[in-house]
Amino acid sequence: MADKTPAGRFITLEGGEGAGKSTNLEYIRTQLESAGIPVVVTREPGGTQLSEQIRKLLLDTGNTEMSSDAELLLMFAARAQHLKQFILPALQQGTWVLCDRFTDATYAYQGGGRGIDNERIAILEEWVQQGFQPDITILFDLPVEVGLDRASNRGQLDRFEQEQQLFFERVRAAYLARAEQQPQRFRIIDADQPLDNVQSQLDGVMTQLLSKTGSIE
Ligand code: T5A
Repeated sequence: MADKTPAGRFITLEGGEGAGKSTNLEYIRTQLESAGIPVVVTREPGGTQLSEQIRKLLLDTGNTEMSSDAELLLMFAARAQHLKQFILPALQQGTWVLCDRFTDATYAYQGGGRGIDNERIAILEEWVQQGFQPDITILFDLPVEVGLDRASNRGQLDRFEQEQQLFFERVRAAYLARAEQQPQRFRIIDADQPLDNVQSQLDGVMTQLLSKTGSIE
């Protein structure tokens, strides 16, 4: 894995369904651009032409027979391509990368949700990322039923969104466990709040991040 320093910062947004990641990705992008920081936004699974094709396979409700292992391997196949073709080159040029989901989603969904051992996920993580990790991960946390309700208002549900509430409770618990294990990387946002309130929590996180990187005094 190529060295990403000195370079941009890699910021990931995580959370359950309908937590508000996509909505707030744009808000964070605007904040960074206002601070004069070059930034690109992307998502997982996806972010490159090949990875977006893999995304289609993963979200297709017709793929009812997909095994948990196939799902896990497809997530990392999409990620390997995304890292090599998009994320690392951008960071090496000094551009910040804002990514809607990354490997914490794999621990939450394939680990917590599907029940795959974390040790097996960690093997693939090391293979694909070779130690590379986000600089900061913003976890949008909210009760499962609130997120599902928000997501369902958007229309047709994808293959993951068709899972039952208990699946998403395990996803939420896995995210919170990871945040507890890695407090230096995670920032938890209470996403069960009006958007204004969510964004003022984000302002706090961004101010801290920008002052740490010397982008504001
Ligand atoms: N996946 C992904 C894995 O299983 N393993 C992996 O390794 C990875 C990377 C696709 C799926 O892939 C799975 C997880 C996912 O199921 P995705 O496209 O990111 O990932 O899918 P979703 O989580 O389904 O994305 P959503 O769009 O549902 O969630 P967001 O982005 O968190 O929510 P957002 O911003 O679209 O908001 C949802 C709705 O709520 C409103 C918005 O306007 C919108 O209508 N909203 C609010 N309403 C009230 N108050 C607020 N504070 C609100 N914030 C947003």
